Amino acid sequence: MNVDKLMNELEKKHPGEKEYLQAVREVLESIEEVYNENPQFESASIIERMIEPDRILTFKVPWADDQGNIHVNLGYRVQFNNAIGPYKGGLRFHPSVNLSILKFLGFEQIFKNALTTLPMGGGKGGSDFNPKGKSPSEIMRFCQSFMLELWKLIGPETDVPAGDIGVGGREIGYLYGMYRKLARENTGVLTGKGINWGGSLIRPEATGFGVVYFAQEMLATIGETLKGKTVAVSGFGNVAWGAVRKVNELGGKVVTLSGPDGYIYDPQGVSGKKIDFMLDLRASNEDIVKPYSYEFPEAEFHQGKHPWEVKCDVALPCATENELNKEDAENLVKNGCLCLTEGANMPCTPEAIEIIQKNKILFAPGKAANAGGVATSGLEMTQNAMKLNWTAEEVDAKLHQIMKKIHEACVKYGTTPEGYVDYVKGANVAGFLKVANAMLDQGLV
Ligand code: NDP
Ligand code: 2IT
Repeated sequence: MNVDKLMNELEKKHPGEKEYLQAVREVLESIEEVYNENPQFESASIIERMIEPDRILTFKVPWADDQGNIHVNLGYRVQFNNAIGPYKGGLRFHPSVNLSILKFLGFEQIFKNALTTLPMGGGKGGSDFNPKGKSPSEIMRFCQSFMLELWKLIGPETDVPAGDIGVGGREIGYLYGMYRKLARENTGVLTGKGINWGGSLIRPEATGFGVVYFAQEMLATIGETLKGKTVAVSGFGNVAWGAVRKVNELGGKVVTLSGPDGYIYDPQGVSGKKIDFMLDLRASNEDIVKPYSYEFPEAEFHQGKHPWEVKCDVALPCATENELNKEDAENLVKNGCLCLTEGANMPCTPEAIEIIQKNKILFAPGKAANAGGVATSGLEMTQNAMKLNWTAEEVDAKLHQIMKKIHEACVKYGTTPEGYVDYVKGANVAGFLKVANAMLDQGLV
């Protein structure tokens, strides 16, 4: 494999798709060695087949606002790879959504889903619709119009969407309602469903819980635990909320949260009712974190800044892609951070990762560390297929076990001769081998 040549060809076909090209390059660089040691991959052009999505579907989403004005958004579903199971991955509603972002997310999802040990392929979808400031009935009408097209493309054994940024339990409800009406069936076609209509306990908190279970395993490799550690978290959405809860449970102290407006620093720790307050902030539909500092005056708000300038032992970026840059990484190194575990998808820039790894700080990529969300989606699919519900304890125990297995896979494939665990390499190689071998077994399709 020649990484530069492959990347040049890919860039010619998909000019300017920077997030997608960034995600592919990272994977190619870390699997190059194992790929070249196994000539059967090259003979079957596995990588050329893996880096292009199976198909991309785009559709128009017309909807009317509360005043009767008509709007038209774009809807997408990227079905990337289904060699090991039905396409599986979230839907993102955010004005920044474009094909580059959905292709990067769908591509990462292939490896993430392979790591979960469950049979799920990779996909992603969404819309450039901005839920911010919309009324509940506008959100409902948008979701219904979106599903009017999407339902033709998905199914419980074909493609199973879920939530992501801007798509939580409420949106999954509206989407599911329209799907079951059109398809005339009640199935596990979406995950993240409400608990009374096919959902799984623990799914809302699963991504954040999984991130913290993974950080726990990472810290254990250097004889450390989360007890008494200072933790910086970014974002204040679904993933951040679960992570903050679990850090508290394990005796750590979360001192930051962030939004697109800046970050809050709470030296007393985000705990108890402050965690619930995060949910109120999200529900306000304004998507700013500043009001936390009005409600809890001990917290300071830092306009337009990233939380990574705060001294912390553990950093958990849980907001969005490329939110932690070179300067942020330098701050973390300077302040003695021990462990950086990605909760969001690709929140660290390549330059930031280089600095973190060069300084031998523990670093885990989102595709390993945040896989608990989709893993619990997989557990929801299993419960739907069996038509029964597991208890919260059962789901949590399975989630915990899966995160430990993913950690083991990263250590197995990522440990360097000096004994440092390169989790990026470990996750990419483990995920790649599973999917590549499945593709070899199944011939050229
Ligand atoms: P949410 O919509 O619940 O929360 C995302 C939060 O991050 C929002 O508050 C958003 O605000 C904020 N945000 C966006 N950009 C920035 C920024 N530049 N700085 C600070 N905050 C920002 O989404 P999730 O919690 O579900 O997703 C967060 C990340 O985790 C994403 O990368 C997602 O792909 C990933 N993920 C999600 C999983 C899930 O199960 N939901 C599973 C695995 C990964 P705003 O909307 O105003 O931009
Ligand atoms: O990025 C992700 O893994 C998700 N948004 C969750 C996907 C899922 O199908 O649960």
